[in-house]
Amino acid sequence: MSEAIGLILRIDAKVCHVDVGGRSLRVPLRGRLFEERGHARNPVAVGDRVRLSAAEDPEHTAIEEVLPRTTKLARRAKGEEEREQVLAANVSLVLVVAAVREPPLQPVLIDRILASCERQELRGAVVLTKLDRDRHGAADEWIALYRGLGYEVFPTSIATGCETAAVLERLATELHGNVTVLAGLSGVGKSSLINHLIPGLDLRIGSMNRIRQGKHTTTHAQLVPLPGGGHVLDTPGIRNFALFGVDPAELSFYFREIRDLATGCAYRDCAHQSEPDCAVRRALDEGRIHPSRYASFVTIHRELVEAEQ
Ligand SMILES: Nc1nc2c(ncn2[C@@H]2O[C@H](COP(=O)(O)OP(=O)(O)OP(=O)(O)O)[C@@H](O)[C@H]2O)c(=O)[nH]1
Ligand SMILES: [Mg+2]
Ligand SMILES: [Zn+2]
Repeated sequence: MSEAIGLILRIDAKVCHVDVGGRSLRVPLRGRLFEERGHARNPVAVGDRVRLSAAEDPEHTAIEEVLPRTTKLARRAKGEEEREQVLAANVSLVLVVAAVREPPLQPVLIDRILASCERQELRGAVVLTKLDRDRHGAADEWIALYRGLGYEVFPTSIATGCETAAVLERLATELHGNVTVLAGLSGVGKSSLINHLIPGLDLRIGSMNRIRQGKHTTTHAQLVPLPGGGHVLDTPGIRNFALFGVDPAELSFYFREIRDLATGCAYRDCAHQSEPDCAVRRALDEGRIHPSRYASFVTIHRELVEAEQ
């Protein structure tokens, strides 16, 4: 029986799609790996490299081992407080995708994913979509905020006649040089953007009417090997992204501006909320911290304290 190393492209209810040297195999989710459930909700994730037994025989092939991950994008599993759900393994770039309008931009979701990237030492960047729908310069404020924090921001539109050609070209170059995961609310245009950047891919695109009814278009995370290099992982829309396994006291470190200011607080364990002589609160009052970032920090902090109890 021959062994082989494969790359997990997609996981369905009972089978995994695994790339083995350019061939796509369907491997059942069974065996030892799926009996021992540790703190992970699912033992394999899209992007994992796995050791397969009997790779030449589709009837008997099985995942024997998940090779160590270099990186992971993970959140707390929904409804299972003590478990982690890995959304993507071994990625080198996380694109946090948000639309300027429709669906309304949710800064806290952006901040949750960016904080998670900081924690994993993963490169996170922001893609702002639907620039053609921008009103009253709202996009400029978000662009300035995240660039000010040192994040790369890619402001895009793929609407005919309004394409942001230079930015789209830069994004295409990034996709070919990385294993990239796109994450964000349903309807922000993740699949549309990938289709635009990679001609011939033809991922399914949703109508805004369906999206308003809460229907996701992309239903499975899918890793796509790109002709010309790189892999891209399109994901279903996410509404919630709770940090997993983070101590509330750690959170300051994952907000770049708060990390830098926190050394000036009177108390070492300052939570930057009601403590006296807090450098972070002072910066907020003086307009040196954006109110939406502070609001995100407080929301996530509260959630982590609750999770601890
Ligand atoms: N005006 C405008 N509409 C866009 C743009 N990009 C995408 N859309 C529209 O946004 C809608 C949703 O696009 P999708 O690509 O399906 O969104 P998604 O993020 O993949 O959604 P899920 O798969 O449900 O997570 C579609 O109707 C697109 O035509 C853009 O740059 N401008
Ligand atoms: Mg999609
Ligand atoms: Zn403080």
